[in-house]
Amino acid sequence: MIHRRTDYLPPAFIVEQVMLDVHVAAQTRVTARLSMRRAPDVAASPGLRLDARALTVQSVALDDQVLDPREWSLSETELCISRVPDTFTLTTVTLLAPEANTALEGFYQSGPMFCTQCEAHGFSRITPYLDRPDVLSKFTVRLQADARRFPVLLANGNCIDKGPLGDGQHFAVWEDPFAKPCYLFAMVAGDLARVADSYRAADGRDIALEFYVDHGNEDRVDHAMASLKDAMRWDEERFGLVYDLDVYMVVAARAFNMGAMENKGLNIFNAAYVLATPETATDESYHAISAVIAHEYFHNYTGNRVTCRDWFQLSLKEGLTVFRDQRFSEDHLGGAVQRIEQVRMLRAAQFPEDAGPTAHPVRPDAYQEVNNFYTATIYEKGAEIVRMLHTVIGPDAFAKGLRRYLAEQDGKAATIEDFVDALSAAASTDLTPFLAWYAQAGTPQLRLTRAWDATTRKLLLRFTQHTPPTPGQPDKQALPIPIRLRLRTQRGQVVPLPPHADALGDELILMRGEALTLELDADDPLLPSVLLGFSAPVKLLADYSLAELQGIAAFESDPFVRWDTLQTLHARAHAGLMDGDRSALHALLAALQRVAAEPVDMPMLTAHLLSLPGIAWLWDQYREVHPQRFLDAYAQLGRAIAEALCGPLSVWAPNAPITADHAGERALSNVALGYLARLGSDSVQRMADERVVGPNMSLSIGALRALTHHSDAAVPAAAMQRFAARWHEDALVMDRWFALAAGGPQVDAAALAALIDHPQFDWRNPNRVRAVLGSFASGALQGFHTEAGYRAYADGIAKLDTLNPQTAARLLKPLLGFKRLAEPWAATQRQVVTELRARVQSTDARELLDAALT
Ligand code: B3K
Ligand code: ZN
Repeated sequence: MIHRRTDYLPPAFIVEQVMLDVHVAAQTRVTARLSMRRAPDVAASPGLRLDARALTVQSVALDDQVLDPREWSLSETELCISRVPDTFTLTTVTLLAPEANTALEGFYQSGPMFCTQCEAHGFSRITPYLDRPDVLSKFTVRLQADARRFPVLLANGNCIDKGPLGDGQHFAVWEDPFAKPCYLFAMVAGDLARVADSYRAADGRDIALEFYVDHGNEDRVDHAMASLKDAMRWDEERFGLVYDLDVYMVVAARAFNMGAMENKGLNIFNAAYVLATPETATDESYHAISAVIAHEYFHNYTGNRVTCRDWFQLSLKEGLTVFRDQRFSEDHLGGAVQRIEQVRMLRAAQFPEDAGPTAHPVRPDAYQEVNNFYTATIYEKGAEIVRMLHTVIGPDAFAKGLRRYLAEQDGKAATIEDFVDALSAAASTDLTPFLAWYAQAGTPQLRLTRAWDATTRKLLLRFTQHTPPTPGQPDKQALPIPIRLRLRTQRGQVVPLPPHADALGDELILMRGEALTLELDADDPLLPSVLLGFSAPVKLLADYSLAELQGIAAFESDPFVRWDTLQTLHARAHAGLMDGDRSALHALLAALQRVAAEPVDMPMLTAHLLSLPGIAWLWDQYREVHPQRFLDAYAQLGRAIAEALCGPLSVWAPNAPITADHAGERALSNVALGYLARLGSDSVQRMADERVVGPNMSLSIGALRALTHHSDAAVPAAAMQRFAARWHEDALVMDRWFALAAGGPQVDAAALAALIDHPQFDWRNPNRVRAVLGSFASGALQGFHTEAGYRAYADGIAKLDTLNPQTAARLLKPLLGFKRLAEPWAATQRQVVTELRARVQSTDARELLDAALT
């Protein structure tokens, strides 16, 4: 069934109050009492239809009168009651089997607990309900369970009663004073350890902060706890937003389909985004934990207090909340490096999506399975749109506008227009032209051409934009594009921009239509640095010569543009290597040598500047990829850089302090080790070998990665064995091991099959499945891009689809890029995908496969 945005109708019923009585056990009984009334002004029909996804409903009562089974009917998706009065109480009794729930939506088992995941439609897998985000209600939940198996009983809000019962049972009653949509409902019953702290809020209240983790992990919560406090403080200081309940709980689950979930007052997290010590988690994990903790906390306002009218508005909460967590990370970890990491991720995940078969607008027009729309487009591109609005109106007007939006919409389900209108009003600027960014899929290409006339001494800069067609959107319109730019003389001196009607600041111009021209007097051709700080999510196509790119990489002070210019040089060098032309490679090496010769003030930045570009981004530079030639050129590029930078790399590689504040040194050491390992020296191998089992996980993972470049495959294999011997009992660390084992350059289909047969592989744990399948498709490209590789991967997806369609659909995407592969890969992959289409059952997988096959 296709859901369309323009079909929106307001709900026909209002739910005043929800009372849930849940007897938790292998067979869980949920009694729901819904106080309902007909919505005014909505065309009335006599009956009531509630969403009920694959439910076993035992009984239905209306105003406490049990209904005859002829008065209601139950399908795989709905509970229909033929006749209801205008105001009534509906009571349903539903039976659940959490241990059999492998989809991890609704109520399911994760290790020593049962927990929920309700966004987007998990609540109607628990009890019949109006499972849509614009139905807000107050919830009271009574949980009862065996006190020994489930000593911890949690739900949203505040605990108002609890105690023992007969027969070894106990109970707890939770009341959430805030009306909420059911996707924010959560409950947890389990045997978990509690780590508690408190936070003094800006209004003087002490908020209890409670983390619930597996027993034995209590010492791994410090970083997440500190991050939570930082996030709470930041939202108070930046936006005046103070936490609104007395307790904030975070539960760490072993089995979780995504990163985390912002349920009101009771976040449920993938344990990978909670648990960390320097011995067990990398610096990247530390950063990801603080970003996800902040993200879910920020949802308490952007998402929970103000939610979405319908799922087409998903980016209203997700794009905005990603932007907020990005700003938080910039403030805590430094804007320069953060911006590079954000753009790196956008280009690796979102740009290819925008250029592929599943391209969709940030506000989609239609979907079959909404879980397929939790994408980089909705999240990361959505955040870029919010960032452009922030850039155009400035931070003060943005803060005012956000507060205005939250005040106007508090307790309501809003639309993207509501948000843009509030910002427009606060800034006294009409931002509605930016709504086109939400409606149009595809990455705009921003072309820059220059003409300098040596006799008239006039320089003409001309920007034009073009967005290539995407599925279902053949014709594109021009979008407003904020362009931050800076002009320099050939010697690096900054020259002011000429006056322009659409200038928004000294270095900022808003491109409003198809083209923008700047004309100025200039004694030399000048060198423009464009998209400072990546001021818009576009692909820049500029007419720079190699020498000019070297010039920008040398002189530009904007770290993003410097890094971006090096990326462009990498791309040109890589393309040259595929054609046997080394001129761009030489320009790149010269630019990198210059970076390497500078004093290292910010090692993390130097590490980024010197890193090889990610494969996903480089791949996306080509209309059609010949995997073998692509990978050969990539390997050549890595070796050439290693040879050219050998001197400084050898200085940095040994510098690997293990204390927390030296993440940058570790990153640089790992980059250096990775390059040097390509040269195959014994001393480097010894250095890496020593780090494989050491006191710091960032260094261990960096060392294992470096060793994969060793010419003798027995060397990395032995290191992996030592690592596994040390960590085999630690699930999160073993996920890293599986990811390395599946994503190494030498891994083929047979090695993938062996990993799936590994005794510690588990189809029911998404982290483990992602570590193996996901890493194979993104890392083991040589092995993936073979017929056997495609087939082994598709077999994995088909199997997963029967257990966990949501995660299967996410992992499916590497198989959908065949239109941009050279032959024979294209035909082979298409054939495998066609066969897979006939095997999968879920709407999730079918929707994506159909998009790729049309
Ligand atoms: N809102 C959740 C994601 C839910 C995904 C459902 N398939 C996490 C987040 O974005 O914060
Ligand atoms: Zn989110």
